[in-house]
Amino acid sequence: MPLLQPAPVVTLDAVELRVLHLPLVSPFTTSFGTETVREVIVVAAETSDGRGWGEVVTSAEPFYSSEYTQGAWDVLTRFLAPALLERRTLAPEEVGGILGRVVGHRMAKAGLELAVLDAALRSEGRSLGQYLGAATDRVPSGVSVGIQRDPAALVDAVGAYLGEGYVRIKIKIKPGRDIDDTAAVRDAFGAIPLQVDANSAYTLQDADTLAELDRFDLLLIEQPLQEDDLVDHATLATRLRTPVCLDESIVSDKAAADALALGSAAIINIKAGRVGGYLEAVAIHDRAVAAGVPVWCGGMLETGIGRAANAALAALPGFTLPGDISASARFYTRDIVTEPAVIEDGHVRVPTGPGLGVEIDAAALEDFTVRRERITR
Ligand code: OSB
Ligand code: MG
Repeated sequence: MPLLQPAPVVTLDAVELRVLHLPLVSPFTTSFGTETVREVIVVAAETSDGRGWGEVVTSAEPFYSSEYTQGAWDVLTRFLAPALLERRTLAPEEVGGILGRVVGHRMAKAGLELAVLDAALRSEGRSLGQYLGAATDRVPSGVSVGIQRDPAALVDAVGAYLGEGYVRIKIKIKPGRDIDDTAAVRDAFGAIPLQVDANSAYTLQDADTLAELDRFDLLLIEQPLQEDDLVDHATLATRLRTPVCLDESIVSDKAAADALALGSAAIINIKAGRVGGYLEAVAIHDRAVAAGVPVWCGGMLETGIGRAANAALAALPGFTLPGDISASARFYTRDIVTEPAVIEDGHVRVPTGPGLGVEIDAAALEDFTVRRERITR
């Protein structure tokens, strides 16, 4: 793997934080709940060389992860942003170390790190993709489809996404909405690339039900058990033919190492927010490549900021499975960047401009902002 060429040092003058509420085009239902509005924190790092942008991918409620927006806001405003401003002059690669004294809060840290990284890369005119080691200029686009009213409605939803060109379908499942939903999609569309995501809704007691999914030749089953169930996932894996992929459990490179050592995951979903940033995400990618384990890029209903960064990450060579890298329009009618990601021929382009390679739509940013705070030294 090529070593990352370090990004330049920046001088941080202020951190502006905003909570945004973006309406979703349709409700998004998982085993843990339904979202109709995406609540997200946008971070602007104000440096002597200009601004950089980041996104904190927490949800309003701590149902996917222990992190949630108001908690992230508190730790960002009181601890994380002040720690970076205290250092004042820093390289993006130093952000993780500076913030390391704060335990956890990885999504909050990831958003700050991305903002600093974007500012630094913009100042030297290098794209995030180049910096991370992108090997392609476009990435295959998969879509995550929420639980619908019934299997027939799911078939309609999946059919619409296939019509838009998505090359891989992921459906959300939960107890009682697993076998029949999966069967309906398989019956309707044949041998499409298909996978399921349980978001921790099962226990090892459900192994027989989960083994029924084997007959659908799924690419993988994502996170059937709890976040801290590494050993139970390893046990479950011995009872399924469907490969087990971990999402929630992989909170760091160390967790990835443990999961691989234990046989808990045959495939890893990498989300930069969940693991504390894009640099940690690259470390997990490199580890998985060395272990011969496929990875793919997950999503957290990102705005155009995180969507651009995810496309850059997903262009690394170990991302051999299509990610949850969908067009902005899959979630939003109006995004906060001037050129929202689109799907073309089943792919999303990796931005090539400096930093994230996207520009903020100042009017949209303003319109969606419900709370803001500018933190200085
Ligand atoms: O489990 O992958 C998940 C969205 C929010 C929280 C968790 C998950 C998801 C998704 C959507 O599946 C992925 C996307 O952004 O397209
Ligand atoms: Mg998932």
